[in-house]
Amino acid sequence: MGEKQIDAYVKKWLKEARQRIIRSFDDILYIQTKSDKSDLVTNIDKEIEQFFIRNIRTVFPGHHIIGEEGFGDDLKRLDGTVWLIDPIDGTMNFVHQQRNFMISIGVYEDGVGKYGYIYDVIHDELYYAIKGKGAYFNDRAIAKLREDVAVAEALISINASWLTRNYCMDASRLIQLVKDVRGTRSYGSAALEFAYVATGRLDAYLTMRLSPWDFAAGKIIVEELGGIVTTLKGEPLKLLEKNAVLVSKPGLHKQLLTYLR
Ligand code: 2AM
Ligand code: CA
Repeated sequence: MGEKQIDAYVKKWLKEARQRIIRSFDDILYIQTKSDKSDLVTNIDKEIEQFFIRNIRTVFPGHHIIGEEGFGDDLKRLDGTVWLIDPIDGTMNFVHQQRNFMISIGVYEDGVGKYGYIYDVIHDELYYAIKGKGAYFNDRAIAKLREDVAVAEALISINASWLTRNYCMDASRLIQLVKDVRGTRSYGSAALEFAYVATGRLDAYLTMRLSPWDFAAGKIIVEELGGIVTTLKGEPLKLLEKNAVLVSKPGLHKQLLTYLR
């Protein structure tokens, strides 16, 4: 399937999804919790996932789909073309703020990331990359991530909950990092935080537990720009499992790993 074709369809579907979401603000929103009180899903997450899956199955019947809300396929392998879809990344932002939520779509061929799209629905801003063809913010090319950054000058993104006692990480290590950096931020959407590292607005982002659909698009975009995406141990991410994730400018990644190991 031609490169231009996937790209053109995704962009068209994203705009249509935006119209659906904005129209939905006039209707009653049905909110449920999943694994815990912070893990939310709404009828709109489900509707938007189904919207994409319907379209992908019609136009690209041979492709496979992994969707957060479970309307895709139950895949054990990454052979062929696989779409990883998060219809609303940052559902808590969607519910509480009606902004700062993304549609995130990554397309992988035999496990290799080829197309990544992070769409900031309310701001109508699209971050995307096609492997080997550059990364873009709307239609402007994003500059490569080159410069070295010292920890003391770094602005990093981390969710405060990881600084409390948790099962994933010795919080004292993170507290030292938070003391040493210039500043911290938290945006509540992993995809947006990837997009912010891609565009240099953040120097790094780290988090303990992301699912494949949370990082599938962001990984493609950040790596296209020379940024580094690994686990907190510096290993490659596994695309069919949850991962602890470190996203960073290349000149900062090694220094951050020393805090995390
Ligand atoms: P989601 O909104 O699609 O669930 C919140 O800090 C970020 O982490 C969001 O991108 C959120 O994605 C993601 N996330 C992944 N797993 C989560 C979980 N179990 N609970 C809350 N947020 C989670
Ligand atoms: Ca989601």
